[in-house]
Amino acid sequence: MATLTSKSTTAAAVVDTAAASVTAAVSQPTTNGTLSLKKIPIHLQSSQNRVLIKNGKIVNDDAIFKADIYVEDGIIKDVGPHLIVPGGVKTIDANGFFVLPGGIDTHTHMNATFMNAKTADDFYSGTRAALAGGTTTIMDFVLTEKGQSLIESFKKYRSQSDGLACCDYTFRVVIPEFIKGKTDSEMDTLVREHGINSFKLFMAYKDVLMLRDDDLINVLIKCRQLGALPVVHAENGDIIDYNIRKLKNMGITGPEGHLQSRPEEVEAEAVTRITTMANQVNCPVYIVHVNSKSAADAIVEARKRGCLVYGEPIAAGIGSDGTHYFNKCWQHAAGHVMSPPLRPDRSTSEHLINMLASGQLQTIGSDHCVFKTADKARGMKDFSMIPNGVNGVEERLMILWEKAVRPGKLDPRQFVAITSTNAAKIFNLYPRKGRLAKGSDADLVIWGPKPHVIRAENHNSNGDFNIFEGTQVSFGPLVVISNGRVVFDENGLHVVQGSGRFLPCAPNSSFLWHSIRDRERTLPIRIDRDGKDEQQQQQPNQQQPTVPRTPPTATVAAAQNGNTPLIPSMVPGTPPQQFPQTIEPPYTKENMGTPNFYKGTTRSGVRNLQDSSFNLSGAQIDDDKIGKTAIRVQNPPGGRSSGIW
Ligand code: URQ
Ligand code: ZN
Ligand code: ZN
Repeated sequence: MATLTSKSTTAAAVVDTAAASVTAAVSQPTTNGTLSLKKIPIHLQSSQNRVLIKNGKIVNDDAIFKADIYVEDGIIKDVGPHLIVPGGVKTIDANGFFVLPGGIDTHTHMNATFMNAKTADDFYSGTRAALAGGTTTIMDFVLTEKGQSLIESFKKYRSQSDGLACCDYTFRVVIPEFIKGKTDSEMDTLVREHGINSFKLFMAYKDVLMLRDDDLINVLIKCRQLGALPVVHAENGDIIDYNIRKLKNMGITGPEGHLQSRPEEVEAEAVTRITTMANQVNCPVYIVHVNSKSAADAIVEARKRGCLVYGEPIAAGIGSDGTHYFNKCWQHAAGHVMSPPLRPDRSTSEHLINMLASGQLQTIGSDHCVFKTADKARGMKDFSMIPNGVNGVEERLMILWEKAVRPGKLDPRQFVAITSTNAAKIFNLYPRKGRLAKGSDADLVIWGPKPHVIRAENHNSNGDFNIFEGTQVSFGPLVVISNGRVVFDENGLHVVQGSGRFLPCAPNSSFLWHSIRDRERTLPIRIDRDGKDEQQQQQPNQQQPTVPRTPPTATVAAAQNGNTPLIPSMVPGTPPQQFPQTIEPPYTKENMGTPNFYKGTTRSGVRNLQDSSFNLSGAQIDDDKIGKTAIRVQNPPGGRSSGIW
């Protein structure tokens, strides 16, 4: 087996002298815009900042190829065979090993307070554990409480992460309530001024974080306007509340009650409901911690309906399961309590992996939300008081590799897509993150054989329990480079507190919003029955030659934004203001925006898939064009082809 060699200086030597070295500063923008100085050992600046990784098997989501990578000042300067680089560069020979883009964990909770307990990991220990597992970017949540300002909560979280995090990070802001004029304007400000491009919505945790359908719709509408992605905790909070009371009345107070209060269908129902609402509002939606086969199947059904929905299983659902809730040891069972619960159906992991392989699910997070056993014990007499959350930020890549790549269910390209690239694309950080290419941030993982057993006593999280305890894994990170600096190697972790940067994310990721904007141009049908449009006079039981598409008086977008003036037919006698009664030929897309001779779109503005692009009436949309050999069908039946693109 090839061994990892590093010529110019060994990482160990670098670090040992760290203690003795003078320091230098790294400037970093803080929430109030001032720069905070951070201490970086001087010698870590020179040789560390120029690294050559030779002979590695480079893996991107679309290719695997042998090449060298040259990194300087935190950026990948070049990728190619036999690179010639300046002298005095730290060289790592990765011959025989994979070189992957640093992992992006789409779901963590560092330094969070939840269910009256504080997470054991803050942004220092949590990001340190992430780096030890090959994750170089985390996407955390601002857990806003009712009555709090979204912006103030965001600033509070920034003040708890800036200066502590050891790897780069972004935030989604939780919306615990919708107050018209306040919530929507704060969302606006967060997107335009604070680099937030996604918001978290809860359908569970009744009376704490749960939003009702009308508020969910209001937030979805605002997200679509802003080009911000709603990420959703999908469980039916009302049913859970009922089940909790029912089970406790039956004397069930142990962690097994947690599982039984949140059955799979309670998760799947919420997935179907939110994907339907999002589709009706014409907004993409991202389902976090997809923890059951039923919820995953509900996502596939929604995609078949043409919904733009993305799904995120988590490491716990791939590497563990819900049989642990029945464990006689209370601590062991409570240690697995999270929501949605892990499922006792042991085929769930394989089901989720197959959905990742087929592209029906796109990312994997950890939902790392660790509580000390002592805090879990708050629910000793009442399972509904057990702080929900498990670990996974350090184990995420190793668990997916062990459960999916080793058995050949995923290949390394897919592994990279699921653990890094897709998240970068969805949250608009691509190709700065999620790709090994010239100009991308130098976040890399040299990945290879590293057989070991996961144990809480060896993990880097501050948690005292590990749900993957005793799991044998065969591969792992050998060297981790974050922003061009070796932060993990054979000598362990060499992180620098505060070297992680907040990553502002722009809205309207082109990977998500193109088709949404196209759909916004799809006009609903209004039948002009007050005879203004003679041309369209309908002969009784005559097969409709064409469907008159007299555009409504307001644009779809405006309509979807809820500020729709009433459609004239609803106000007898008022002539339509803006639009001509009928649209004169030629019926061009520009003129009509949509072809005018098919059965029209579904209520959510999606093309009626039964329609072919020609009909028996003889008139063809492109009659004015030269005859075409083939007809291109948009949105093929059963939704877009699998995989992210
Ligand atoms: O729901 C979440 O994502 C947070 C509150 C973490 N806890 C959990 O059980 N998933
Ligand atoms: Zn959640
Ligand atoms: Zn979470």
